[in-house]
Amino acid sequence: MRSGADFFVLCLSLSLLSLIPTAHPLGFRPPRLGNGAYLTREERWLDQTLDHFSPIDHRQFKQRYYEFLDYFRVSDGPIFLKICGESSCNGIVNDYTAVLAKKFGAALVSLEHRYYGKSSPFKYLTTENLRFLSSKQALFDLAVFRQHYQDYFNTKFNISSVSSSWFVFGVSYSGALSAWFRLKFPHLTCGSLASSGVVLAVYNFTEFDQQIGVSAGAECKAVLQEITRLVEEQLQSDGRSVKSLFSASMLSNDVDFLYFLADAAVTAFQYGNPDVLCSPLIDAKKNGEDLVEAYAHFVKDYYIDSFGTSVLSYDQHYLKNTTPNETAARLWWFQVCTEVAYFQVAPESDSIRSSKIDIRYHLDLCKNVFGEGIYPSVDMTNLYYGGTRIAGSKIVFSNGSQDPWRHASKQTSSEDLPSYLIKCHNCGHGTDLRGCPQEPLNIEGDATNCTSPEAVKKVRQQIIDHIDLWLSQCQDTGDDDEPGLFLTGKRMVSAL
Ligand SMILES: *[C@@H]1O[C@H](CO)[C@@H](O)[C@H](O)[C@H]1NC(C)=O
Ligand SMILES: *[C@@H]1O[C@H](CO)[C@@H](O)[C@H](O)[C@H]1NC(C)=O
Ligand SMILES: *[C@@H]1O[C@H](CO)[C@@H](O)[C@H](O)[C@H]1NC(C)=O
Ligand SMILES: *[C@@H]1O[C@H](CO)[C@@H](O)[C@H](O)[C@H]1NC(C)=O
Ligand SMILES: CC(=O)N[C@H]1CO[C@H](CO)[C@@H](O)[C@@H]1O
Repeated sequence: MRSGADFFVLCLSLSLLSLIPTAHPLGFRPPRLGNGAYLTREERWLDQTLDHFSPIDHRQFKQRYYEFLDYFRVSDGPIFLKICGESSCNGIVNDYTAVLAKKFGAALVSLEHRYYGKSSPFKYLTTENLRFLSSKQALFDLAVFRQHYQDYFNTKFNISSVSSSWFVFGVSYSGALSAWFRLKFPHLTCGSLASSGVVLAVYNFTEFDQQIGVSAGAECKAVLQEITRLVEEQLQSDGRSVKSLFSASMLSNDVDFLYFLADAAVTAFQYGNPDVLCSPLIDAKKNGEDLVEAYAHFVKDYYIDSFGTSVLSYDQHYLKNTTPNETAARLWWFQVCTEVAYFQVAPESDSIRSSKIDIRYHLDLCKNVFGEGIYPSVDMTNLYYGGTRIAGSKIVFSNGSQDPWRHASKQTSSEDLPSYLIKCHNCGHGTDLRGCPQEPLNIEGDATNCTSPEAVKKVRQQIIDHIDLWLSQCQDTGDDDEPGLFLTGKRMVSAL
């Protein structure tokens, strides 16, 4: 049922835009397109409830999803749900989950996150219209999808009243959703992998910049700090020139510009390319070259051209646009400004980023972009999910040693909530599923180019063991007396 004049389904108008790479603060960016990047890009659609928490509003919108059945073992295969996060979900990415699906004979399905990509309920992304954008609504979407797909699946394979064994996967924000889905809907999945899952909402996230310092090492860190100081001076004397040197003349707000520069360095560590950043900077320092120019070289070549960042997405004027040509940055900032914060504030001493990137900057941005009264309810979010004290079970957490986001993930381990750290020089965000570097995409998450492929392999084997064990323990909780057709109690994987 549809009603409301402002209510549109964006199917056609966005189809070209979904190919444009996204850049935003947390970002699982869609991988750069290449042969074999996706297992499938064939779109399927689900009628989804707009507001899962209203007893009177029954409006629906079209939500996009994908399925890939080539590896599925019809007799007893599980269903792996790869959760898409804060960007357009253009298909099922061919990362390490493809290897896992092959091993377990699993069907792979993926649901686009509401509002992102083609799954937006509204044409105009006004603050008012964004009120149904939250992790809580998104989890309910996943639950509804889980039921819908099981029904469709049973019809397709001509079986009845059987629930397959499900397992959920996600990286980064979708890693947090993966953990939270198992927490809130334990009857709908046998377990969860939360790869670099940021389950802790953080208001004053100073550890983020500190981790960049640790990941960079003393020498590179010192050069990065010097660059920040030099750029701050040049902004005072001739802001126009320094912004133009970085192809960022459109950023009229100086702190938007400084934030953009900080994010460029972050990305190198987060996505496993530390040497692309640090080697030339250390050389420039040794040779007495202009450090700001050397950094501009990195930002333009790597962050803008190769990584595909839109500089405009750092511009608060652009973020205010309610019909942007690329929606992810505005949408993610809304989630940041209402639910999870992760404000990447400069630590009080020894920071790499400019000290102008403080809490005030973030709060002003939220207010400027979304209006008075917008404020992240970090305490409520952590009250609702438990933060790092999440009281779920059968969730694997994994973190990359160089990834600044790991300080918002669960880093302590217990039997039911194991946590693993993958330690190597270029192990960043989602290394277990993506290999090294984490961008551009490695087909099937190839880890050959991680500085320690063994470290990745070891954690992957632990993940496989957990999936295997938890699938084997999974019981059909349906009311019918029929024993679950797929659920034989035996381990799903024989020869690993
Ligand atoms: C589905 O199963 C029923 C009962 O086992 C059978 O009669 C029917 O022919 C099957 N249909 C298909 C499409 O396989
Ligand atoms: C933010 O955290 C840092 C380091 O933990 C602390 O020194 C600072 O006082 C905090 N700022 C606010 C406003 O809470
Ligand atoms: C988006 O639109 C702006 C103007 O609003 C334009 O400058 C920019 O190049 C466009 N970006 C893309 C990726 O199309
Ligand atoms: C590993 O790095 C080498 C050298 O840069 C490159 O040629 C090769 O394609 C990379 N392998 C993978 C699997 O990415
Ligand atoms: C499970 C695990 O290895 N946790 C480690 C994650 O990283 C922190 C350091 O930030 C270690 O203290 C934990 O032991």
